[in-house]
Formats: sequence, C-alpha cells, structure tokens
Amino acid sequence: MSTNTKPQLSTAFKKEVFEGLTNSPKYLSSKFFYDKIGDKLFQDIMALPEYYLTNAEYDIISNNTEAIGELFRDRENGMDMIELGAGDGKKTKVLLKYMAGNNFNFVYKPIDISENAVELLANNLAKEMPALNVDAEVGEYFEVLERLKGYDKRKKVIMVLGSNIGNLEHHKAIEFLSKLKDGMRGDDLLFMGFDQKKNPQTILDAYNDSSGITEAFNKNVLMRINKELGGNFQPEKFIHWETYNPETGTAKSFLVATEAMSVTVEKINLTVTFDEWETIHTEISQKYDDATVQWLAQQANLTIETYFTDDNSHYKNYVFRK
Ligand code: AVJ
Repeated sequence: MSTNTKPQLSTAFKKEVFEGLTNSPKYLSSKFFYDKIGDKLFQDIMALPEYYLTNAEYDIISNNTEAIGELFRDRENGMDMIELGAGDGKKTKVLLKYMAGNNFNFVYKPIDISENAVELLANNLAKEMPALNVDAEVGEYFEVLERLKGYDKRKKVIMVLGSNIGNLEHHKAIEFLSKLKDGMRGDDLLFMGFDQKKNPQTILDAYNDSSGITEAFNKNVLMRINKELGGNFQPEKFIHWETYNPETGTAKSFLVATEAMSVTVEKINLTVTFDEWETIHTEISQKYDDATVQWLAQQANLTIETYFTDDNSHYKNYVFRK
C-alpha cells in the first residue's frame, strides 16, 4: 500500500477553524468530521435504518453490476478505476469483484480525506482480494485531482459514490465537476451518486436519527477542535439541528448554542463568544432532481450518458462523459 499523507492538514484545519469561528454566522466545514471516531460514527450512520442512501446505492450497484462493469471495460488496453471519497468501499467491492472475476486489467485507486479510512480499506482489500492492484492515497478532492494526471495511459473511470457531491454548494459542485472533466480523456467515464429529492420527512429523519448518532457525528468536529487544537468546547451545550428546504433540495446541519458562553481554542489563540441560540453551520447535504443534475453537467461541459436508479427513485447513479 502507498498512502501519501498530507502533512499540512493540521494547519489547514487551524486556518479554517479560525476563519469559521470568527465569521458571522459561524461555520465549520463538514470535511472535518472524519477522524477515527468520525469514521466510525459515519459507519454507524450508514447502518441506520433512517439513512436510506447507502442501501439504495448498494442495491443500484448490486442490481446492475454487469451493465455498469461493461460500461467501464476496455477490452484492448484495460482501464483504471479511481474513487474519490472511497470510505469503507462496501459498495465499490461489488464492482471490484465483478471486474476481477471477468478479466478486467485494472488498478484501483481509492482516495479519501481520512487517513484511517484509506488504511483500513487498503488492508481489507489486501486480505479479501489479494490479487487486486491497489494504489491508495490520502487527500482532499480538489488537491488529489492534480495528481490524477499520472493515470492517463489508458481509459479511466472516476467514481464518486455516497452522494458525497452533496456536501458542495452548486457553484463548488460545478467547479469540482469541471476539474474532473479537465482530467478526463474522450473515453473516460465519471460514475457519480446523487441523492434525490423525496418526501422531506424521509430526508429529515435520515439526518436526525432517533438514536443520536448523527448528533454525535455533527459534534465530533467540536471534539476534534478540543483534542487537536486545545479547545474547550462543551458539546453538551449544543443541540444538533437539521433543516431541509424542499424547494432548493438543501439539507443543512447546525450546532445551536443552548446558552451564552465563551470558548477558547488555544492552538489558534482564539477566544470566541456565543450568544444564547447562536449557530454553527456544519454541513450541507444537497438533494437533486434530473433537471438539476443536467444543469450541473452542462455547466461543467459534461454529458449524461445514462443513469441507474432504485425502485423508489430515492437515489441515482449517473454516468457522465466529457
Ligand atoms: C458522506 C457527505 C454523503 O451528507 O449524507 C451523513 C454525510 N452527514 N449524515 C451525507 C452525513 C450526516 C453524508 N455524505
């Protein structure tokens, strides 16, 4: 396994925490949820009955494995599969097994912001699929895109599952898609999952589960600030609050201060005050419809080749081409 760690992550963390907590209104990026504890909490979220996204996408991939796999195949030269935000790889493994079992010649390159997740996945694949050629990497989406240029010798398929794109506001999503497009050759494909608009209650329940795991996940960013930056947040003084706007399709997560307080973060020399009921915005989880995905694709100069969906149309995986 080759894991390429990002030494400056802690300084990026410092800088962004400072910016977010001194802004009005306050915010912290959802990319900071994912340390070892956050990864475990996200695994627990994926296993929640309310969090329909993972099962929907797993079903889509399982029910269409051959169709998807054959879209990816290049019989002459082989192909490479690059996955951004690979996580635990549960859904991808279905495709990897099909490809490995049907004489695909390929390298699997999983990339994730969590060093812990990348390591677990690489170890797991080495054990479960020892013949697989894996080239794992740690990094943020926008940075690792640059390093994909090495994967230009043969057809590549870029995968972004889990509706991870939903963490980006539309203008950022377009920037992301455009950069992906810039790294694609004519026969390359982009396979991407987009959670769909649906009954607003279903969405609220998915992000506000009754067992409190999503609450703990949301508060994990405060725990990380305490641990890594010498903060003294009292997470129990914040409530997890989820909103969903069915018009825009935007689900938003907040932490809301239940009393006035002041918080110090030693390593960035920062003391901030909170008014009672002041908010920290922590995440957006955008929901889509065909028209919106079509618009994003067109803005990024990509075309939609086809898509796969589940029985309820709760979720869709689109195949894009340059
Ligand atoms: C991993 C970004 C797709 O937004 O649905 C789950 C993260 N946040 N529950 C999502 C998450 C709260 C998840 N993504």
